[in-house]
Amino acid sequence: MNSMETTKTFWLPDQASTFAGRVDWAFDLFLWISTFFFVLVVGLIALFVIKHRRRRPDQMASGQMAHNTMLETTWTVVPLLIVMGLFFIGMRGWWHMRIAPSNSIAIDVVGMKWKWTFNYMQGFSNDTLVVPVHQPVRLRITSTDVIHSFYIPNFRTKVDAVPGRYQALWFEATKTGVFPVLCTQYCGTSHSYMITAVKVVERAEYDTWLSDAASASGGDVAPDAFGATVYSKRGCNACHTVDGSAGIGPTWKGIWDHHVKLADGSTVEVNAAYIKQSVQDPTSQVVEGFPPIMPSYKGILSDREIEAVTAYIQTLK
Ligand code: HEC
Ligand SMILES: [Cu+2]
Repeated sequence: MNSMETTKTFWLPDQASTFAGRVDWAFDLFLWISTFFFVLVVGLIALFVIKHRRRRPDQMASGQMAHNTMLETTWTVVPLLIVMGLFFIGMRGWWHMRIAPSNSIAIDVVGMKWKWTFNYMQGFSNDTLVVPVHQPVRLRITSTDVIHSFYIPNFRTKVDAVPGRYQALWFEATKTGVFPVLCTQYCGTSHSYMITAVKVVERAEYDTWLSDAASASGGDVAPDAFGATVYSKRGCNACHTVDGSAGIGPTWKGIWDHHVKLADGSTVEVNAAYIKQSVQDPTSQVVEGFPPIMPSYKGILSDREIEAVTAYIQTLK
């Protein structure tokens, strides 16, 4: 498949999934039917306004038709048949897009303020979605905080990410390349930065990437280096800086072994236990001067990831 070959339509970007052709076909059909009736109705209104205008001040309405059963039946039944046809096209497309083929590979997606995380079944996570071309992929999508919406314009597919609920979405990419992934549900300050990408690669490249990524997340990286990866890949960087500059949350620079003042007036020492509790139950110990807006990562960050973050924070003197 030639990834340079472009199948961009007037309205939407390059078609890159098996859905794209069908969706664009239905979109064009709806558009042209609507355009046809719009021109017809507006044209007739304009025509009749001119044709039946009152020509003399004393002219009375005469010969007006009060009722015509044949005409009224026609303009009720014909549009009804048309919209029923459109409904069935839409419904068939919806079913097709909601029910993943049984040979799909499964990847979990978590939306949170303000990033997407892709959890692979091989036990690691990534901040971009990497998938093989010509392979059905099923995503199981949820959110940890507010409603987000997962959208891949080139694939013509989208689903809401709802806290406390799993939504399914599948696709089969038809060409290799890097395509944008957006959040289309306004979800707060950095909503417009909640963008990532889906990278579609050949099967062999995918297999290599998968085994490399799985081993890189394993024991062969130093904990503090892995912690730095967690910091960016898990989106801690949306709120925490590591260089002492201001952020939505406290900077991590120089906090290790120091005491922080909490909103309730007490003081705690920043150690491994405190960091773990901050990650799993952030509102239990809120740092003074900051809003209690950090999402809980309980069940999201593994113990190994929390230990890695702890090791990383220790290096930020
Ligand atoms: C949406 C913004 C946001 C994100 C994302 C976020 N945090 Fe926080 N975090 C905060 C805020 C605000 C505070 C201070 C209030 C509090 O203690 O709950 C905080 C406090 C903390 C503290 C205590 C810091 C201190 O100085 O005492 C730790 C540790 C922490 N976060 C770790 C993390 C980790 C690890 C991640 C990523 C896995 C993360 N945070 C992601 C907003 C965020
Ligand atoms: Cu969002």
